[in-house]
Amino acid sequence: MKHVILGTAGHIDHGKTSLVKALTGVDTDRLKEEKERGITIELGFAFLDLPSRIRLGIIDVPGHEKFVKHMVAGVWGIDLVALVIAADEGVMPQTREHLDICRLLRVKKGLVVLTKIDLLDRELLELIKEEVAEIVQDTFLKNAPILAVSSVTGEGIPQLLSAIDLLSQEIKGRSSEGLFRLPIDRVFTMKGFGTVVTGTMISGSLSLGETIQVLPSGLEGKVRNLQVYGRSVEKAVAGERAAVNLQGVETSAIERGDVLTRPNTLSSTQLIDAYLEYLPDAPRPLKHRTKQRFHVGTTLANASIFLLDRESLAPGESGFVQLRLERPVVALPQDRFVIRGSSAIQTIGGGVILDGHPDKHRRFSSSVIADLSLLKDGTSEQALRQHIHHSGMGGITLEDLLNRVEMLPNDVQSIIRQMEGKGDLLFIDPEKLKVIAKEQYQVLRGTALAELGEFHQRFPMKSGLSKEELRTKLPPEVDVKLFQILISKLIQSKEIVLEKDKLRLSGHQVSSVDEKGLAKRVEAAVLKGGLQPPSPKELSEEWSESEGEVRAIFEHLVHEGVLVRIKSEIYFHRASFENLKEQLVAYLKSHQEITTPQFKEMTKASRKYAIPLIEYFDQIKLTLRLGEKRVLRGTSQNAGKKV
Ligand SMILES: Nc1nc2c(ncn2[C@@H]2O[C@H](COP(=O)(O)OP(=O)(O)OP(=O)(O)O)[C@@H](O)[C@H]2O)c(=O)[nH]1
Ligand SMILES: [Mg+2]
Repeated sequence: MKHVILGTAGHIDHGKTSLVKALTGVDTDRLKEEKERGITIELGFAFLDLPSRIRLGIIDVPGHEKFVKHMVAGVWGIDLVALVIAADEGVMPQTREHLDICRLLRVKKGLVVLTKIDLLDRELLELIKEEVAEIVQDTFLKNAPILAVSSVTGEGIPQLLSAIDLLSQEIKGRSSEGLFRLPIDRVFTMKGFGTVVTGTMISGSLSLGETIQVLPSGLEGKVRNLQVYGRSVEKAVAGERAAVNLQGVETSAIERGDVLTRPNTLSSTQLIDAYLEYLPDAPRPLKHRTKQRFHVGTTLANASIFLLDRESLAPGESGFVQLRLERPVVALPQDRFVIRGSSAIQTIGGGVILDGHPDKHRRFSSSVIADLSLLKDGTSEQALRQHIHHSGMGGITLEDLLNRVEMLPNDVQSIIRQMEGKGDLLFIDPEKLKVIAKEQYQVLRGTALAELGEFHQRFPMKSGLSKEELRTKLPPEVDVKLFQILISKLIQSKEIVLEKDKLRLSGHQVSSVDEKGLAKRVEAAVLKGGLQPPSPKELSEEWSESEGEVRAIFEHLVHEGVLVRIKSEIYFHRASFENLKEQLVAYLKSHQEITTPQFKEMTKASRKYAIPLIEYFDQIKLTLRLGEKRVLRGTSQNAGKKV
């Protein structure tokens, strides 16, 4: 059976709830407060089967200006709207605002229902119709049917039903292949069952027993019971209204506006790129960075609006914006949204999400605007390619891509494979379907080769770098799998060589500067110097060797672990250093503390060496300086001691 969802819209008291009752027999105003005040506050739900065997879900919305946020949640994702106007009152402020909202949300089709015609002179009906024609011109309701009814006498209700039936037949059914998403519009506890949430199945399908995830909290639970229009089902699909009984998530942990999804599919966001249409009757130009209310799905968040392509947005203009939200929401490309003012609360604009997981952008950047223009006007395949090309040196997973393009998983996969076939991308992780664009891979390859080259230059006598050392020099987003692919490709292409666990550029030759046996001579000289060793400069002068050459030998010996560099120009032989270290530790164990003069005495060296040495022991966290004294670090007797 095909499912279509119709929402009501219109000014307060114009007869929306009465109309739903006349159509379905259900009074959707169930709250005590609603009964007492005679107005709708929360969303109401009913359904009926149309003559052409289409099941029509109905969402009744409140007309009160204070509850427009509920109205937006109710009509987000509907197929059809019934714009209700009381014939005895005509067009009123929320008639226009609700119409604006439906237009901004791109509700596809609808009709206008003039209610309360039992209260009206028939000649006046023509006047109202003229008024209606005026407000719907230039909107999706331009050629929509206008029906006149009385929910009290029942007049016009059969004609309205046929009109709804006809329109419903024109609505295309939704594919249930996409990622499952259900924006929650009600949460309650049902005795004996526990947590129940309801909402419209925007996309995908959901089956009994499945594990679900609530976003943005990330809580997981199981589908214990599943109902579609009051009947238990095994599976609910896109376009239906579902009530989901959840096991493992408390009612108090969920609120309207949360989204039900499958684990590891969708992710929430606080940064969104969008194209914003600013309504012509907005009260004043929109300035950069103003904070407004942002509605998407059944949720609402405060958003700072960054204008990317202009200084300010005049009423009636449109532009590219980046929204920075105060709380996370689920927003996918091509989702529609509404912006309402934060001080004077009225609908001031809305538009389309272009990217729910963008980087922070610079304003007035022509490349940013070009990219966003493609996301706005290009095909979803072009958008997909753009996201892959911009994925960075870490690559991008199928899951991330599905959050960033409006495409079915299968279509994304087949394009990825096509791109691989053409050599436009590489698979990093076939399991997670993680890919990297060819040009990003080239950047990574260049970075790795440059790092190796730089290493050879610094340590001409070292054979190369270990794999792990090289990896730490690459951006952190490069994962192990990508790194392994990179290394084996570079080895295969003979650009690098792996020899005894070390990687080197294939052109690199271990430097032969040590033909003169300098390393041995340096080591001997430094060892002989004890705790007052010669510097590279001193040795080079004494031996009449080039200073650069001698310094390279020192660095080489540090790398080999033979020498220890305390600070620039002061290198000790490891043996002398370790010896002193042992002496110091023993001294501190028996005396608890040591002063600088005592330490100097221990080293028998001048201040030039003693001071850097004791500071080095502080630096390597062997000792802790407490005023003029040092103690051993980390021993229990010093823990908590005040400086
Ligand atoms: N005579 C007459 N009265 C009607 C008709 N439809 C609704 N009413 C009355 O108008 C009042 C408001 O009707 P509702 O259906 O609650 O209006 P609503 O649009 O749902 O109001 P909100 O949800 O608060 O925006 C009620 O007293 C209804 O009895 C009608 O066709 N004829
Ligand atoms: Mg109502």
